Amino acid sequence: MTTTLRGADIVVRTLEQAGHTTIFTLSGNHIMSLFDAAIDSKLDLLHVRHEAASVHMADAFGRLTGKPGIAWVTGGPGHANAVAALFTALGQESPLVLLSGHTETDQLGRGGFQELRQAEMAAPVSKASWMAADTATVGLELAKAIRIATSGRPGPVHLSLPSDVLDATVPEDAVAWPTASDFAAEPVSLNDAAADAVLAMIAAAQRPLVIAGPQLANRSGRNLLSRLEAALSVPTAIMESPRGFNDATLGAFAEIARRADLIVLLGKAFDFTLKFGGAPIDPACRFVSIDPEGALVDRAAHELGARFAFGCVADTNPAGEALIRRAAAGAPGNPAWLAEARSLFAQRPANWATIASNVPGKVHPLDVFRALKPFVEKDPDTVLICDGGEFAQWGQSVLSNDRRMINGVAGSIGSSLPMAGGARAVERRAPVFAVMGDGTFGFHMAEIDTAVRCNLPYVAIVGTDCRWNAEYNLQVRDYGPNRTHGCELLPTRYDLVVTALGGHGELVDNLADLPGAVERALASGKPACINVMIESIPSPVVRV
Ligand SMILES: Cc1ncc(C[n+]2csc(CCOP(=O)(O)OP(=O)(O)O)c2C)c(N)n1
Ligand SMILES: [Mg+2]
Repeated sequence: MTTTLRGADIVVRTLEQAGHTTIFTLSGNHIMSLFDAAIDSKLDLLHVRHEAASVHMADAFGRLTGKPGIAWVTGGPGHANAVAALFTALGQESPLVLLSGHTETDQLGRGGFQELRQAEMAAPVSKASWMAADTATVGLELAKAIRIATSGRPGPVHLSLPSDVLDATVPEDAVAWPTASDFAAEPVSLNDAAADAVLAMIAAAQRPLVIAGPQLANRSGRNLLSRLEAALSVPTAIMESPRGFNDATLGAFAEIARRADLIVLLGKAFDFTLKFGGAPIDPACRFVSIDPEGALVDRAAHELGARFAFGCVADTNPAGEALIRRAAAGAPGNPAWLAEARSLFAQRPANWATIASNVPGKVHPLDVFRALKPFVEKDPDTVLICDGGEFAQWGQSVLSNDRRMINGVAGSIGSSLPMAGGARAVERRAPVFAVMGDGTFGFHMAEIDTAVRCNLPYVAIVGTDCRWNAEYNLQVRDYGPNRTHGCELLPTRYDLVVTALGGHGELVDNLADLPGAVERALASGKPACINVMIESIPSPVVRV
């Protein structure tokens, strides 16, 4: 007798075959067959309290492993909730696959249960978005989604799975199973002639600069960039913040950009973060664009006109490797300029040495992160997540870590609690820290419950200044100190919320108590929140 398989069984087996065994999910009518099919499988279902959290967890998984994180949500409202989180993953070039249940195909256009044009809804926030229509080929469609998520510029992909496609059965021998090549992205390399042309332009420049995009903001990407910097003698930077040249991570980056006479964009989109080529960049500075997407090379060429020196399509990692390989005969850069740029990246305001908490019952944000620094730096596998407005920017300027994740170019706050859980699903041993403002903590508070249930311990450091400070500062700047509106928050005991949900919570209102609180939070082995009462201070901008 021929065995028959449901579409749901095919999806589960396909994920097993590709080694995608961690699934971030929230149940619902349209995907119950997937939950049933997963019972006797290798899949581990981590279920969350809001669909956006499943996508943020998959995002963290993708950024840390380079393999797409997988999220399953139900159709209609579940899908709608999940879609918002795709924006962050798209901006951060993070590979993930969102599988959403969907109204039965024979109910389409007839007012089916939770019917929604899901593929259209997810399209602007994903690399590709479509609906599977056939049970026998659903595994192939899934393999294609995984392939697209990791090819070229990585990013999120959405595939809707109608419940009748998942429920229908087909004989096992009629299933079109994907093979390894169906999952595998084919990297586009940089050819030797193009690599040599870029190296020649670097050699002809006085102060060249390589800028990479968020794709390289992971451990292997940072490693590639530091090898590139050494091989070329050219300063390199990753731009992954909407604050652009004001990103506190990069010190006096605006000054480096002002002095540069050639900027090589290595998989970095030419966009608002670069001020579209305007100040602080020198009007005479020329550009090279090496990008996985021809449309982005064309955009840079169009925007820059005569300042555009060279462009070509290549994937970021192989392009970086090609430049290193072709530079083997001799670094084309300028070592004196490299040293100058390095010291500008490392620059921090001189008055920091004298900043100290002096408001009773409140800690200065700088002191919070100076105290946290030894904990973050102790173990090289530590994961650090920075999220929110002003407070986390202080963290970004003080803490350095090659496994750091920020909410990124999308500038969307609120993802850090689910991201910390997703990071813990990958990194089972080393500490996971998430630093965020008090407003930001509220977005996904209920995910503490997920972390407790799924045994995903991490330490959240919340800077409570009782306001949406980033927006408060904009109002003061643009409308005046008497025109602030709608930015006040309460001194809520977020630590007690976490305790109530089964985690570890501590309130800190004195710098001296902070190290002990971090020690206890780490030792608790639970999801923990250290609620630090902070002075409400704008984030630092480093200028020469
Ligand atoms: C999803 C989303 N909503 C709103 C904003 C606008 N926004 C940016 S920072 C910020 C304030 C964050 O407040 P908090 O987390 O308390 O950090 P603080 O600035 O106070 O340190 C807001 C509302 C945003 N960037 N993303
Ligand atoms: Mg705040």
